[in-house]
Amino acid sequence: MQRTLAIIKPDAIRNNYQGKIIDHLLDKGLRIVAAELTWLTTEDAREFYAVHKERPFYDDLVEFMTSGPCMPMVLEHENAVSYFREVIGTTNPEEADEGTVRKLYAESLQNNAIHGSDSPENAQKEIAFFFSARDIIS
Ligand code: IDP
Ligand code: MG
Repeated sequence: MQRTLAIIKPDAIRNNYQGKIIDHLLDKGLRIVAAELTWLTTEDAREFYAVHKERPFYDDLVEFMTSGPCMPMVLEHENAVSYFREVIGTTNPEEADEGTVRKLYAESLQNNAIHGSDSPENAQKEIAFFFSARDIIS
């Protein structure tokens, strides 16, 4: 079993989609092994998305991610990282497959409802960003 980091983003919380999204993830067979409700500081958001700091959308992304509460979660599944990326759909919800989380619940390219780690290495780093070993059930 592999683990990946998900974040239900502030747009989805504002739209009260968190319950529907969690249901969707459980229906897809993902196991939630850690979860929290938090409100990122600017410093946190800048660090979490540091890989994008040279991109033109970085400042807006940080502002969006700090615009309200979000829900980081650790999800477990076979090949969780790539499987979860399939479940959430492409970054741009307009291009996402029918039935994916972003197709169903995203507002826009930026406000795209959910985050998913893009590699097993980044999943480990991102999980450690939010959770310690004692927060994650076995
Ligand atoms: P991902 O979330 O699908 O892995 P990334 O390229 O890692 O996509 O981008 C991180 C986040 O930055 C996206 O989920 C989205 O919220 C935002 N983003 C990505 N590209 C753009 C863009 O071109 N304009 C505005 N926001 C963007
Ligand atoms: Mg990414």
